Amino acid sequence: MTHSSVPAPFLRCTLGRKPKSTRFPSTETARLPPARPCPQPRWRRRPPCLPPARPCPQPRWQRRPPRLPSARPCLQPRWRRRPPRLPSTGPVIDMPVPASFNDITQDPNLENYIGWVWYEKEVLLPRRWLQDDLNTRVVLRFGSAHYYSIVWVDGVQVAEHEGGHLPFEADISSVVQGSPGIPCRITVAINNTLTPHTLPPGSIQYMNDVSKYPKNYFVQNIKFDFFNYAGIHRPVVLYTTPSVYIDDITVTTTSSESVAMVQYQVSVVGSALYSLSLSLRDQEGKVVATGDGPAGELKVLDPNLWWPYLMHENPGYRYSLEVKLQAQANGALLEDVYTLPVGIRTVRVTSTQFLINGKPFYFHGVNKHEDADIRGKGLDWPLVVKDFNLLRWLGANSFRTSHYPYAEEIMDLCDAYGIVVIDECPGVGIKTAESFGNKSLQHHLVVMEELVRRDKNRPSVVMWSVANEPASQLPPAAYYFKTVIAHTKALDPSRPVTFVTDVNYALDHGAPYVDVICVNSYFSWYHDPGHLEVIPLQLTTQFENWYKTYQKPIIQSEYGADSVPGLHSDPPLMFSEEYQKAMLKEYHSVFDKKRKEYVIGELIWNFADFMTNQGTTRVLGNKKGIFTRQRQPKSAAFVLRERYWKIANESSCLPPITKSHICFL
Ligand code: BDP
Repeated sequence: MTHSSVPAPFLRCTLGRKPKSTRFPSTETARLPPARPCPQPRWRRRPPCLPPARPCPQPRWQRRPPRLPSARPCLQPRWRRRPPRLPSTGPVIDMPVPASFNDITQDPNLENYIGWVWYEKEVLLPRRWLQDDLNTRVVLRFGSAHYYSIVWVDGVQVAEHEGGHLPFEADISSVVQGSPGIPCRITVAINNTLTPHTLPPGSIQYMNDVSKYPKNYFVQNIKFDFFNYAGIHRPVVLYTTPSVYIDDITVTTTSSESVAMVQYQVSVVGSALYSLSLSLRDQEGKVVATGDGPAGELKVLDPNLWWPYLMHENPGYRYSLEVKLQAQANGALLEDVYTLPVGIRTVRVTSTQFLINGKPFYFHGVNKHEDADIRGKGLDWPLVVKDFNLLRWLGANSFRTSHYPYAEEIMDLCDAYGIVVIDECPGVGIKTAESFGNKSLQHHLVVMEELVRRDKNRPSVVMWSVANEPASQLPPAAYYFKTVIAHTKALDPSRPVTFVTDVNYALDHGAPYVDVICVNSYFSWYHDPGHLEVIPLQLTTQFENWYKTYQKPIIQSEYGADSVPGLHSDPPLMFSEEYQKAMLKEYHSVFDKKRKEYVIGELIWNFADFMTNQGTTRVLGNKKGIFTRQRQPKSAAFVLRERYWKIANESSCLPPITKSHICFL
C-alpha cells in the first residue's frame, strides 16, 4: 500500500569506466545539472505510480561492470558493503529512468551488455518526512528493474530483489531519518544475467576457442523471442506511511442481478491496536456500503457491474473503496487512508464457455509486448495511451501480457477501459530439464506470489497464465505445472489459471492442470511455410484433438505471420502484407465454426512489430505486428478491425459511444 509520495527519485545515473580486463570500451562522460526532487507539491499527494505531469530533471545513472557475469549474480564484497560515490570511480553517463539502457547511446556494447550496471541519484527528502521519525515510515519503491537488483541508501543496503517486471520496495526510514536537509544517495546495482533458474531462464556460454573468440568472450543464450532489454524500466518513487499502516487489501466480489457482495481483507502492520473503517462509493461519490474491521463483506444493492469493453455501454465501472486506519502509537493518533478502485464482476469457466458476470465472453484481442524505439521496455505514457486508442479502434476487448507482467499503469487503464487481461508471469523460454528443477520451481512460486499480490484486485485480470510455450512435453513438466498452478489457485481461488502451450495435445504434461487450454500455432508459417491452404484442416484438427482430450474451452492464444510493411505480392507470398492478410482469413474461417462450440477466443500475434535478438529469421525484429513498431497499421489491421467490430456487434451489446475529450491521467 502506498500513501503520500514524491515522484521518482530519477536516479542519477552514470556509466562506469571499465576495468581494463573486460572487453567493454569506455564510454564518454556527460553531466547534467544536479537532479532535484520534483517541484510540484500536488505530486506528493498522488499514489506512487502516477507519471510526472511534466518533464522532471534528467535522471542519470552509473554503470559499472566490475566482473563478467556468473550463474549467480554476486558483487565484490567491498562494493556490496558500501558502494562508493559512482562519479568518483570513473566516467559516468546520463541515463533516463524509466527506460532500458540498451538503446540510449551509440555504443553497441551497451546495447548488448550483460552484467552489473550501477545507477545513482541524490534526493533531498521533505523535512517533515524526517522529523517525526517515530511515526513516519519512508519507503523507496521500484516499479521494476531487470533482473537482479541490490539497492543502497547512503551506502546502507536496503533491498535485494530477484526478477524483473514486478515491484519491490524497502523501508528506508532508519537510514534517512535523523539527517534532514542532507540529500540522501540512492545507489542501485542491477544484473541482467539470465541463468537456468531465473525467470525467464537463460544461460551464459563461454566461447573458449581462442582461435575464434577473444579471451573471456561469452554470449547470453535465451530461448525467447524478444530483445532482452534491461535497466530500471518503471517509475521509482519515494512515499511515506505512518508507522502503523495498511499493508495490503484483498477484495473479491460476487453478484446477482440486484445485489453484490464485496468481500474484503485488510492487513495492518505496525501494531495490533488499531481500528479500521471502510466506505464504498459509487462514481457519483455516493457511499453505497460501509464496514469496519480487518475482514468482512459489503453489500451493494443494484450494483453497477464491471463489464468488458464492447459488452456494455458503460464498461470498466469501478467503485472506490476507502479504507481508513486509526491507531495510537508513541503517544500520537496515527491515521492511514488508502483508496482502492473496485470492479464488481464474476468470472467462471465451463467446459465450453468463459463467463463474465454470467455472460459468455469471447476474447477478440491481441498479444502485446512492452517494446518501443529508444526506450525499449521503459514505461512510456504517450505510447501506452496510443496503444489503448489503437486497441479500441481495432475493437479488441482483451490482451495477454505476453510474456511477463506489464506496468501497473497499463493495468490501471485496462481496469478503467474494460480491456480484459490474461495476466502472464515471466515464465517464458522454460525449455530445459534444469529449468523444471526444484530451484526454478521455488522461484516460480515466489514470482506468482508477487504477481498475484500486485494484480489480485484488478477486475480486468480474468485469468493467470503461469508460462508461455514451456517444454511441457518433458516429464518433469507434470509436477512443475501441477505445483505452480495449485499454488496460484491457493493464492487466488477466484480466477482460472492456464499456461500457453505449443506442444502436441497428446504429449503435453501440463495441460491436465489448466482451466482453459491456450494453444499457439503457426500453420503456413513455421509449419508448411507458404501453404495457406493447409490451415483449415490443420487448425480444425488442432481444436478437435484438444477438445476431445480435455473438454475444456480453448483460446487460440497466438497465430500470425510476419509482414514487412509496404512489401506487396499477389498471389500472396510470405512476408508480404497480402500473405499476412490471407493467413488471417484462413484462420478466421475456422474460428467462426469453432466459436459456436468451445473456442472462446483468438489473440493475434502480435499487436505491433517488436525488437528481438538478431537472427536469420528476423529483419530488425519480429514483424508479425498488425501495426508497425511505430504504431502505423499494416493491411492486416484493417482486416482484424472489421472482424472484431463484427463480432462485437453480433453479440448484440451496444458499442460505447466514442467520446473524444481530453482527460489527464
Ligand atoms: C511464439 C512465441 C512468441 C514468438 C512467436 C514468433 O510464443 O514469443 O515471438 O512464436 O515466432 O511461439 O513470432
